[in-house]
Amino acid sequence: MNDRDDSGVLAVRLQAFLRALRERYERVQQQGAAAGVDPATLEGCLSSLTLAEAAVRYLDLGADPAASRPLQVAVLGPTQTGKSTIVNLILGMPAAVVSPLAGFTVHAQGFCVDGAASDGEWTRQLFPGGTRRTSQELRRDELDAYALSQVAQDADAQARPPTLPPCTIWDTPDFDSLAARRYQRGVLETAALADAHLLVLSKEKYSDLAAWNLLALHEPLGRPMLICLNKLTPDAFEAIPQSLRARLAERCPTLIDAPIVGIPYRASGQLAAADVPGEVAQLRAWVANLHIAPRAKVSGVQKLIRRHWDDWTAPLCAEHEALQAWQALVSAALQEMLDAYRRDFLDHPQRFDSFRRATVGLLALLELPGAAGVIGRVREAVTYPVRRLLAGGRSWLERRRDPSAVRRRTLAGEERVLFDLIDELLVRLERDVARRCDAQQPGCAVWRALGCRLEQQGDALRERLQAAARRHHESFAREIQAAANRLYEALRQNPALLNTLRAARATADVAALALAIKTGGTPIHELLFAPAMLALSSLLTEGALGAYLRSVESELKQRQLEQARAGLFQGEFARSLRELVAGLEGAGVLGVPPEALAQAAADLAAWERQGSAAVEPAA
Ligand SMILES: Nc1nc2c(ncn2[C@@H]2O[C@H](COP(=O)(O)OP(=O)(O)OP(=O)(O)O)[C@@H](O)[C@H]2O)c(=O)[nH]1
Ligand SMILES: [Mg+2]
Repeated sequence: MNDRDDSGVLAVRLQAFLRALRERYERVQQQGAAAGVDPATLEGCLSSLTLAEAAVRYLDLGADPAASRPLQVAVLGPTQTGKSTIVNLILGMPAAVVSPLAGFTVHAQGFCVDGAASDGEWTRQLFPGGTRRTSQELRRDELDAYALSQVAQDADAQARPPTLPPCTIWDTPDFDSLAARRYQRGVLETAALADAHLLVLSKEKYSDLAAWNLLALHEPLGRPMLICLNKLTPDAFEAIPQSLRARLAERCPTLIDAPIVGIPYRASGQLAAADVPGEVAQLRAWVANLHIAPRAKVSGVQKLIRRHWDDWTAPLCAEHEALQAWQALVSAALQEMLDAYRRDFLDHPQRFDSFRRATVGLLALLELPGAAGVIGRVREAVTYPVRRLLAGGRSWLERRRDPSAVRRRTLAGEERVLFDLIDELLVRLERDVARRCDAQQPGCAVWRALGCRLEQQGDALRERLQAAARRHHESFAREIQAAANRLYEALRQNPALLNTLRAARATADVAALALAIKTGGTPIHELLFAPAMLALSSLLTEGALGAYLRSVESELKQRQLEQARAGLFQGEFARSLRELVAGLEGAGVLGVPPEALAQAAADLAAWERQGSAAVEPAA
């Protein structure tokens, strides 16, 4: 790939980025939810983005030079300054409709002069999404239409040099009247397409802010510019051009040498070429002598992009920072939650039940002799019916008040702790997000969208986290069973202790418990604190195998911590919370991924480094 192709690839990629960014800004504007970007800034970003995107597109870097378009001149200016009038003066015929109504011209209309084909290859890529019409077909309710027509220089114009070269003169809509925003795109597209700009100002409009904003917007492009000062009364003929020049020096220094053509006001009727032959000749001569340097054109587009880059991308960076802050918030909250899980469950002497659950598993393995004989005493051993009855009465009362509290009461220790921690986590995140929703803060759109999500999807999120907690709890049962197996193996190595267990008075109760578990009659966590269980646990830990058993217990605890950390906290919990920010674009967020921004910034830098050297041979 040579430099020219390279440059084309970079420009095409950059153009795609600018288009995507413009579309996102437009969507945010339509949603009226431009949080973090004030409306005026948003409006400015949209104008400069539209201009820059079109300017890159119209560079035609990959196009065949033989098929390049003829000279294009855009006549721009505020409403009623006389743009359409000036177009007609240059063409030497009433091609554009002139009207005293403000905002009269609403479509871009190109007039192709002699030999500047209006049906060439280059016309195909004009105004994407816009419909081409003839001048007569243009309707005010179809604002994305444009017209391109062929005109012949009249005999009079040909007789009076300078004649125009093959070129297209574009009459454009205004950018400052009430409805201008609706057809602004046509103005910017034409300005980007044009090789040279003819700015029409008038005595009344030469110092309007809108006119100077337009000048400032187009200045970096560096296109040759002529300023036509129309409707100058005799008293203003000297003073206004001077004042204009002084302002140019102050506000747009690169335009200080732009030619200024003053056109006298004719009190009676419309202005005709015959009224101002000298001025018309100046305008034509300017068009005829235009020399367009492709190299300067490319560097102008690069300057335009560079001038606005930070303004365009600052809201994106603020969003990325907000998203990073959210990830940091999630990480910190989950770390605290994990600490609380250790404190409230793993290191909690009453609540940590995994080892006791392992010993229950052990009982099932032991299948102590004589167990069958004591099945009948199971219920007394654990006083099960009485407690069940009491619990039943209590839960009936509670169910009427808070069903979730009842559900929670039936949870095992670990689940109960996790469920409480999930509630605390969600409350904390909601509070932290709400604190950052301040409309003045950059990136607040992200926080607002997140706040809405947490509010709308809070219940579903809670259920998802609870389901994950439950899965973790259930999957750890396998580890508990493995620990039971290890305990059993250890006991088999120690027949004396096994006999002690069998001889103990607790044995009958324990065996009954084991059977109760095996037959599924009693929830396991109800048994863990039964006196028989405690007796068994203490027998085991006091015996000769005490040290070994304690090591099994601490290993079990360590495994449970690791599984919770990796599978639950850093796994499913983190994933669910991070997914919460996916697809936020629909809620006032621009949503350009950081990688796309980094790629575009790199493309711009590479394109600038390459400069426009590769364009020169094709000129
Ligand atoms: N009397 C007089 N009228 C002028 C002169 N120049 C322009 N006009 C009038 O000013 C009005 C506006 O002229 P246009 O050429 O339509 O102005 P425009 O800038 O195209 O206006 P929009 O299309 O609305 O943006 C028309 O009524 C013209 O006849 C002049 O020198 N003398
Ligand atoms: Mg007009």
